Amino acid sequence: MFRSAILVFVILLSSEGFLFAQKRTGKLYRIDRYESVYLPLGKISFADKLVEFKVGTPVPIKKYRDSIQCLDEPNYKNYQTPNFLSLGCGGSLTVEFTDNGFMNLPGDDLYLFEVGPSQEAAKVEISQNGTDWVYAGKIAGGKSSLDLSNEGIDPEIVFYFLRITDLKELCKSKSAGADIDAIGAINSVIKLTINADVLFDVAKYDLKETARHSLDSLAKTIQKVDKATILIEGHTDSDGDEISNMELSKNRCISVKNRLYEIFGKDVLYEFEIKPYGESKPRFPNDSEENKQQNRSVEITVLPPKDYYDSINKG
Ligand SMILES: [Ca+2]
Ligand SMILES: [Ca+2]
Repeated sequence: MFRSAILVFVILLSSEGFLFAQKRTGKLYRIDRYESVYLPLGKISFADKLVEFKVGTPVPIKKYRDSIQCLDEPNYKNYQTPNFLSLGCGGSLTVEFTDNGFMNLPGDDLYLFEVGPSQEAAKVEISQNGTDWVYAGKIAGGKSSLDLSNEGIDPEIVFYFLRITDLKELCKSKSAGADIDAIGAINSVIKLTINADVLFDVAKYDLKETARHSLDSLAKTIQKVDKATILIEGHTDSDGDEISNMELSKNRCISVKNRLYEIFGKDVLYEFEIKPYGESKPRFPNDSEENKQQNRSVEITVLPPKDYYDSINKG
């Protein structure tokens, strides 16, 4: 009797631990027997969509050429089970991130889950739009993470595309070319831009009645992640004077923050940060009504939480 009571207690404790872990989005992914990599925004951080796969020559055997195996969370078991994609010698792979983007923020930014007996060198490029590409680094010899700072990548840009090209170092094995199980963004973000006209009347900062609806649906997207820093940035056009535009964008940021607080409730694990820019950072020149409208915006960026960055600073 006594013994079974203890057993029940232990089960309760561990299931509670499980639930607790479920409440945090951040997740550790195993790399090999000894190492893991932590992705602070968890499951959403992986490449979602295949854009193009150009198999290299010699081609890998058929079972290693199922191109969608490089998407979503890593699931490598062993080399016999083909849940990864072999690029083939010189092959290349382009993927898109659809429910997240990635940025050059502190620490490593990307992690390529390359598997199999030999680690083959590959070149990585990134893009905002899938058309214009910049070099982002190389994975080789057991190094699978990339810090975009090493290539001087602008820390304000959100990227959505990644291309990986095998560098033809090892072309003889059955799975010639780099073997990719998953492509993860360590510095994963969700960026949402709303036209300020949807939320506010001209020169006002209290939310329009219809704005609530738009913010409700944005909130649902944010809630895919349950622990994060939520950065709210406000921009105006250049009509009116600079000081009042700054004041306006600050008050608008606060209105958005307050509304999100209201939707989420007090117990959430989000930390809010506000950055009003007024007219100081226009996306387009303020020379037409259309451009001005585009410049009036509120940007919400869901970022990895501060304690993640504290932990990497401590090393
Ligand atoms: Ca994703
Ligand atoms: Ca970085």
